[in-house]
Amino acid sequence: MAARRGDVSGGPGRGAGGAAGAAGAGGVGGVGGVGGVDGGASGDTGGAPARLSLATWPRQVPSDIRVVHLGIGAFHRAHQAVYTEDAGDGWGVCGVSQRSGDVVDRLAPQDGLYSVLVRGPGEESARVIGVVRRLMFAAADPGAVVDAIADPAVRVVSLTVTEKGYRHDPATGRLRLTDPEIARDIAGRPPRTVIGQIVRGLAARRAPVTVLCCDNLPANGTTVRGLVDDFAAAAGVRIGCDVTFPATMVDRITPATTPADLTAAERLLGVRDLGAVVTEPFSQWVIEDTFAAGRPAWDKAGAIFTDDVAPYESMKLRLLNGAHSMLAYLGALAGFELVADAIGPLGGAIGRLMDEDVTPTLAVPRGFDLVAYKASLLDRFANPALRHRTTQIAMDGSQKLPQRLLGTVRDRLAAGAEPRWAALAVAAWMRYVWAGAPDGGGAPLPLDDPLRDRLRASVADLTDPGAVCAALLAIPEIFGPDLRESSVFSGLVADWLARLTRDGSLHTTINP
Ligand code: CS2
Repeated sequence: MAARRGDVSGGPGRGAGGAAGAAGAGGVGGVGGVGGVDGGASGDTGGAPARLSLATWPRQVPSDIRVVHLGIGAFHRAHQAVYTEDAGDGWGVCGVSQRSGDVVDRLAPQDGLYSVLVRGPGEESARVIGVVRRLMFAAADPGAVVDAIADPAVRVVSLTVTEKGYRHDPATGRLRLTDPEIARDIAGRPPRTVIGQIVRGLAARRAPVTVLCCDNLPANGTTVRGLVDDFAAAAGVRIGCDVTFPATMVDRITPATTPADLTAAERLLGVRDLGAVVTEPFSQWVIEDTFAAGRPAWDKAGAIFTDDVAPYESMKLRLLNGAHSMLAYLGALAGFELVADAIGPLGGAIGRLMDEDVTPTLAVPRGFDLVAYKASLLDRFANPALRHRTTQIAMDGSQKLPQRLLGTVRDRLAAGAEPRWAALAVAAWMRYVWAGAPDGGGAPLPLDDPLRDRLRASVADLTDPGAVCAALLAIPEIFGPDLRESSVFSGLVADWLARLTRDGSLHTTINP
């Protein structure tokens, strides 16, 4: 893999992005107790490289905060923040971390700067992104998040909080009013849930604003609007400002950053960057152009604006994410740590999921080359330079299955067809939940899921695949009554689960 130092953009002394004004370090830090991770950046580092910051990497940065982004994790930093940087029209971002102060601790001492490492087969490059101008840890000061959303200078409130961050019921798309955190936020404490923060912030503002969901939810704009309405109705809150909820389709594979990635960033940059993210060359963003109060020139940065995001969204959720989840469960069971290693032996079944089950359900945008798109997905999964762990994608299956696989299942059943490959993917998820370890033994497979305790309890004493299938299909938040009662679907899943149990994932998938 050739590291190309020349690809590093905006090196010390060079401006990047053409944004307005230079913010001092005081612009970043915000609320929430910011502390250095490794004792700070430049200055006396005892021989270690200095830390990335505006002092070590002088560059132009936006002076105004016009975006509040909830969920400043790796995906936002590798995707929307890069588009905002490339738009180059001075929109600064206040990044809010919901679940942990770690990202704030990493970015604040760096004046919000971090690098994006792009890895493709045989290529690696890094660039520094500077649009994040303020950082907050929501749990440390929930009131400050509400104030930031209410700030009239803010025009867009965007979100990447993962599926489970919405605390909704994935089968119905409605807010879980019985969720204890939601219930406490409705009762009026300073809000700790994302939907609570948005509703309280919107209720406190008059100026128009756009709420932009950038998570892999079906009809994500409409879904989040519904959750906001559910919360506001239950809390008796009136929202008086104009607010729009455009739909989006977001796509860029961004595995969790590892210590080795931080070392690679340091090698490429010449300074230490504890906020680096690693991603692939491909990036796509399709957005419904219904903004209430303007937006960055994301179109200049390559985003596609359209009246109808739905066809793009279904293609992406059902083809990319559906295949990803299938690869994650089958691959982890077969003992593959990485997606790039699993795709070789399991790629045949993935291709059949795409071609036989998903493709007939899609309404393809005019002029779109679906064959090339599917081939490109297989290439992206095979990217040997991205170390994307199967168990990372396997997380939160209860929140992901409905939009990734069960929509395909429903559409095929309605057409009188048998969704064989989608059923294999669902059976692989069941086997993953039930077995808890790869075929033939080995280190336990992590079951990281908001419904973990219920999932575990429902299969704990079962020894028969048919009983496991029935027990898991009975979880209404995931499957709904229609799928539980479909003898075609339950028969397919039970059959696959019996074979996965008897023959293992690799043998079953290769000899379907
Ligand atoms: C993945 C996604 O972790 C997962 O569940 O399927 O994060 C996927 O990498 C992105 O949606 C790609 O755009």
